[in-house]
Amino acid sequence: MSTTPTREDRFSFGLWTVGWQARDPFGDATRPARDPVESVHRLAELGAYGVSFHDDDLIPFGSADPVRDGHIKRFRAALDETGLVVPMVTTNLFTHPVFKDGAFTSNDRDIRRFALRKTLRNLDLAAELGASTYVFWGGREGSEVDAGKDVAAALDRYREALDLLAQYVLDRGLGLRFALEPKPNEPRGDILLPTIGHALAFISTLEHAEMVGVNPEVGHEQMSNLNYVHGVAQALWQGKLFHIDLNGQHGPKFDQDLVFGHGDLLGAFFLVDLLEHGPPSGGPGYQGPRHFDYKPMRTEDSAGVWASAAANMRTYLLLRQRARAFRADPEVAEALAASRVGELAMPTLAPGESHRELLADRGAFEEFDVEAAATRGYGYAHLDQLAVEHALGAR
Ligand code: GLT
Ligand code: MN
Ligand code: MN
Repeated sequence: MSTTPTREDRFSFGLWTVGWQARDPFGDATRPARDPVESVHRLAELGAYGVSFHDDDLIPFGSADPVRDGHIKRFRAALDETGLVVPMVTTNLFTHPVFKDGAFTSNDRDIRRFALRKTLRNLDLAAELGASTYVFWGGREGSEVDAGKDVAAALDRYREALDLLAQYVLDRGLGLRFALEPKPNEPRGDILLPTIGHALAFISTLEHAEMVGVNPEVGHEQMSNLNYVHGVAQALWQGKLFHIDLNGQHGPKFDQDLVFGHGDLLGAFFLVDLLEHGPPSGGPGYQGPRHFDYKPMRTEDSAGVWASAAANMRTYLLLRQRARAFRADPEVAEALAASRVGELAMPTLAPGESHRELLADRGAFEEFDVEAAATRGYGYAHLDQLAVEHALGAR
């Protein structure tokens, strides 16, 4: 099994990742601006198959139409030369000061209308470039001050925006699906739709809920101290894992955007296992692009940028190898059986059984040996050790 990335592995990167100049709240850029055309060529050489972007990553904010067309033309030519595809596109609704109080949920109605227009224009471009997913990361949709934001009204406006944009996609036949990306905080003190769970609940209220899913990012859930693998498993279970942002994070602190696996490594192992193989009880894994949303560290020069891009893909492939070995190991199969992991896939009720039959079943209650059941161990420590040993390559 190769650890050299190929197009079939479907690795993609945001232009804003390798293009990040490493400006942070405390310091200036440590790297020069990078031409998107160069990024396309380098990513293709490294074995990626796709590239994603915000409108402003490709076309500087406020460019006149002929300038805009020129940027798109150069980018298209680079795609044609390299064979790289554009699986996902998104809108920058957070950098320009006009969005300082949000875009779709800014208190200022004119800004909300401007945000809609900016997005509509970019939806057309996404479709022209063949994208199938459009991501919404509402980094500025939120507040620092509870008195300043009517959350119920903000959610009404968020829904209004997504309903309108979905209708546009349908009316124009653009063939895009939407993926909402949760994040708990940063840049806002508190961001709306902070976790996968909040996003899934919100999506169920949308007019075209069937065309909206999630784009969960590893580090964003971990910033909230949540189990990312569980969140992704639920998104898959609900048929809502439309896209994914892979990266690394060391627990609850600022958004680190490290290389994939360079944080919670065991979590990354179980994540790759889930994406590649689906849940142990069956059901599909994840079929979409393996998209890296990381930031090459501020300490890195240009060579370090490309080394870190390659590291994302190699780490994923190594974990894929390890996850396959874990699944194929007969000792793991035995341990899973001993832990009765498979038994959870068996419905609790017999076919056709209702509360009447359950109440009549004395073995389920009156004659149930509670003490014996309470005493039995589940053998999880052994099972987890097998996973650790596979992750370490010791088996
Ligand atoms: C921004 C953010 C990411 C989002 C991107 C999409 S932009 O860098 O930190 O998590 O995925 O808007
Ligand atoms: Mn992030
Ligand atoms: Mn992201």
